[in-house]
Amino acid sequence: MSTPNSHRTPILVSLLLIGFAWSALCAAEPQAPKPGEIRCRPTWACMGINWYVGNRDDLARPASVAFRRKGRQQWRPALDLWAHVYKDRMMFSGSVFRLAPGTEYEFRVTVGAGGEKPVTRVVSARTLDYPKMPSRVVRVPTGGLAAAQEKAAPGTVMLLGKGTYPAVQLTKSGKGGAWIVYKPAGDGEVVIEGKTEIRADYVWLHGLTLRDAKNAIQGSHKGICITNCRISAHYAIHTGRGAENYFIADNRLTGDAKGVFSFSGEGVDFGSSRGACGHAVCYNEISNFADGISYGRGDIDVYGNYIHETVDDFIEPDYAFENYRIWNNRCYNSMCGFSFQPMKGGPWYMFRNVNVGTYLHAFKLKDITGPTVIAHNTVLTKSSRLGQGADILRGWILNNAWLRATPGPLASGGRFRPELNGARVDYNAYGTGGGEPWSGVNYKALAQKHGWDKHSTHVGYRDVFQEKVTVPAGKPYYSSKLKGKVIPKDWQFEHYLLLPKPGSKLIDAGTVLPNLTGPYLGKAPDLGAHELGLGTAWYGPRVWDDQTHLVYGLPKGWRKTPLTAGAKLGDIGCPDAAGAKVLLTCESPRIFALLRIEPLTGEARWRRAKQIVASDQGAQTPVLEFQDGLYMRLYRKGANATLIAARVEPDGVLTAVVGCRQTDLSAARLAMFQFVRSLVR
Ligand SMILES: [Ca+2]
Ligand SMILES: [Ca+2]
Repeated sequence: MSTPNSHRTPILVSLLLIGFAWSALCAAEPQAPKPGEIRCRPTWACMGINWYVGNRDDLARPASVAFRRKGRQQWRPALDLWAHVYKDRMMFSGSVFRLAPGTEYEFRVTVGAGGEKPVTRVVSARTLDYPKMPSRVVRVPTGGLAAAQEKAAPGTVMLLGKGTYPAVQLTKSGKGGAWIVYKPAGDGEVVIEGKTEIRADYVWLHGLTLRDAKNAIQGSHKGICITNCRISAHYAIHTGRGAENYFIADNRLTGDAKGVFSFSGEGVDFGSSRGACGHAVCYNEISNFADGISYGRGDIDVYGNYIHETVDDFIEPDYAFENYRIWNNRCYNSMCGFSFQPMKGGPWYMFRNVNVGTYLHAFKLKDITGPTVIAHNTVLTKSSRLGQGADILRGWILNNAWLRATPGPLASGGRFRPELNGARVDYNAYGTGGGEPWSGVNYKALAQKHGWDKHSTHVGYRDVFQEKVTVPAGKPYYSSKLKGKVIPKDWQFEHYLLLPKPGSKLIDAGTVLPNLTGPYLGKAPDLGAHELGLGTAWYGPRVWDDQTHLVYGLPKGWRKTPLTAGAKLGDIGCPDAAGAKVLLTCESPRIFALLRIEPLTGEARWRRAKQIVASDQGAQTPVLEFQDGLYMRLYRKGANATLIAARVEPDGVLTAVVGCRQTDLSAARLAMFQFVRSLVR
């Protein structure tokens, strides 16, 4: 660590004011950060990086980030950090995406300088370990959670006998990496009627049915996992201030809105903008609440969720500070989409989401104070009354397919305040009927001045998607008088995937955003949420396979099949299934998926994962990397098509071989890619 040279300006002095200081587990903000300090805040898939500065002038400089797995040579580019100021917090913040869980990374942050030597720091931090169920099991045939808790100890799975049990308070903690898990024994449904209050750390609820009129799960502790549960309530999962590292995955959350417009009732509500965070809300189905997912301080990942028929907002990061990340969600029918009411600093990231059928507006721009990256989203509405529209022009709006089905602007009014970072608006497909996307802000002059939209294009919703889209007949609007009224059915869209149409203006019309865009085919990324030929992400609950402890998506028409059936699938390329973990099959078209684990340790796991997809013989795609440590590639092998994937595990490599007849590939391709993409953690 060098000390500032005397000839340097106060700018660099500010950046280097204190010595190197960093903490990977500082999400709780135990003490106020000092200028010069870099704090990394991990989740399972991302790293939030925050470089605090003491001088506002520092923020005029660009701050770039590169990353690598510890011990590797090659640095990989990530998106730049964003400068932001909120009250007394002045900092560069940003996120690195698509990281492998439980892995040590290095991050090289460089603050550039006009004419001066740039300041570079390298910090290392580890992503969170993916939750793993303990192998120790205790059976509790009667008495439900309350009886199980008495016998529970850290690192134990408590198997609950079937039955309906009353409200319960859980006060016994597990330990980091050694959860107390409550799950059904397998003899029938385990139902909790009443609130489950979690006042302990490292508690894991799995596969339970939880019901309460008000609030099914409440508590603000650390390391709570809620997986594969069915939860119905006014508030399904609610935390107060300071909750840390909640992992909420593969649940079905159902509210009580019954289509009636209101502002109350949430699927997941992180309650407060104060305290810790570092949560993931992934692969859940969330419907019939006012809001799908709400609040939290920051460093929150929301991805792979299927959110629909929410009456107020799909997702509202309201009040959050840095690094709220919303990607790969598919969302349908709500008054509003993604809410800024308010934002406290930023950056927030919203990418590769399908955001369809908001009655009022796809983004709720009530109070924006910082930058947002809105990239690779597919947005479709019948009309749009997005007010304060220019407020969102203070970050990036790139690679989106943003359409309304009736002529008119996407957004109107607002103030253009690019402030610290400038704004970039380009490579978008606008569906406005040919008019300007933003009205009331002299958009044409702004775009000319800032060089925006040089690569953007105008499209119609009938021309760019594979599905034949029927627009609802009703005329959606907002009025406070709607409160308490059922939202008309004829305002609602069907749940279209909105895959891009071959040959349309969406194809190869985008630009690569490092670390964010992900793999693509052809000359360039396509516009919108999906890349033609790579299917879609997996959305909504996956299967937690009790026998193998693997978690995977099960596409429609697929089922788990005994491994012995593999012998009959050799004609479509199924390898010898001996020793494999799981065989999945689909009858029509005929598809198989075979999962296998090779035990390995250390660096050999990464070498092996890459080796599995390395051969280019018969390769139909490049090596596709949707997440670091998860590689896949599509091959043509004789009359068959085979999609091979390999994922680095803590103790080995998971291999997935998925195949069909070459002649069935066009019918099978979407499900095959959705399946392998369900292996993204
Ligand atoms: Ca709301
Ligand atoms: Ca492409």
